[in-house]
This record gives sequence, structure tokens and C-alpha cells, in this order.
Amino acid sequence: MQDAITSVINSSDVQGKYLDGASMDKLKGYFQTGELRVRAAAAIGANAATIVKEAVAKSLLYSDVTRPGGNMYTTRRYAACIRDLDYYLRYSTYAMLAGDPSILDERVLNGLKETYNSLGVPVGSTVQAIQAMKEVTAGLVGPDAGAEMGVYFDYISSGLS
Ligand SMILES: CCC1=C(C)/C(=C/C2=NC(=C\c3[nH]c(/C=C4\NC(=O)[C@H](C)[C@H]4CC)c(C)c3CCC(=O)O)/C(CCC(=O)O)=C2C)NC1=O
Repeated sequence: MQDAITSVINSSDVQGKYLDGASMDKLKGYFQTGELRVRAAAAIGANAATIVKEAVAKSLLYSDVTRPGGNMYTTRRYAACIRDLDYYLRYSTYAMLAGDPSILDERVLNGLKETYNSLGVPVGSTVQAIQAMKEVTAGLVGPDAGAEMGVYFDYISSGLS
């Protein structure tokens, strides 16, 4: 896993150089938003179950996936879906704190599409639910931290699509 600091240092190291202006600006931006990130992570952690519940209500409830024959139908599959959304929220929060999406590639997206396809989990509905979490989260943490979280919700969405 990388973060905003190691990613800038690694790419300077590959060139055998000190950090250039653009790298310094990246780091400055990251440090300046440090408190914002920590505060947002605390708010999300304290409200995770509510975020997931509201996102499900906005996107999946009373749709085809929750009806008999749908992939979320039966308590077991409903619970698996809620658990997946909680993974997406928690790992997006980690990535937001790190300022880097690599943790999503390594721990979430690796092999996920193949798993979903083999189980018939609908990717379109999953992406809708992730986008609903993005809206609900932004409502909770405000537009600046919300936009930062949005980067990682979108990263998972496009990784699945
Ligand atoms: C931390 C990394 C990680 C991820 C991401 C993960 C996802 C993941 N979701 C799964 C299943 C599942 N995922 C869903 C999710 C959904 N179905 C829908 O219709 C909705 C649209 C959607 C929720 C938004 C469902 C219903 C299953 C169970 C499918 C089945 O067994 O038939 C499975 C198969 C094994 C299992 O059931 O536990 C995995 C591996 N596991 C992990 O360890």
C-alpha cells in the first residue's frame, strides 16, 4: 500500500532526484488537508452503519435486486450485500486518509469483478449503491471531504465496471 507521501518519494527516487516543485505542491496539498481527512474519517467511522443503510434505501430497496429472484433476495444475500458496502466504505476511508487508491487495488478490487460475475452479483446495481454512499457521505462530512471520498468511491465504481 502506498500513500501520498510514499508515492511522491518513490517517483522521485526512481529518477534519482530531490522532490521537484510539482511533487512539493502535492505534498503541501496533502498536509494542508490532513486535519480535514482525520475529522472526516472519524465522522464516517462513527456513522458507518447509518451511511450504508441510507444508501441502500436510496438505491436498492424495492428494486428488482431485492425481489424474489434478485441477487439480494434472502437474508443471507442481503447481509452479504450490506457487508460488501461496508467494505467499500471502510476501504474508501482508508484510501482517503492515505490520499492514494493503491489499497483499493490490493485489498478490494483484486479479483472482485470475476467473483461478482461468477455469483451473478449485478455490477450496475452495486455501482448505484456505491454512488448513493458517495452522496450520503458528502452530506455527512461536507463538500470538501465529500469530494475527497468521492474520488475513491468512483475508483471502486470504475474498477468494477
Ligand atoms: C474486503 C474485500 C472483499 C470484498 C469486496 C468481498 C466481496 C464479496 N462479495 C461476495 C458475495 C456477495 N456480494 C453480494 C452483493 C450484492 N448483491 C446485490 O444484488 C447488490 C447489488 C450487492 C450489494 C451492493 C451478494 C448478494 C453476495 C452473495 C452472493 C451469493 O453467494 O449468492 C463474495 C463471495 C463470498 C461471500 O459470499 O462472502 C465476495 C468475495 N469480499 C472481500 O473480502
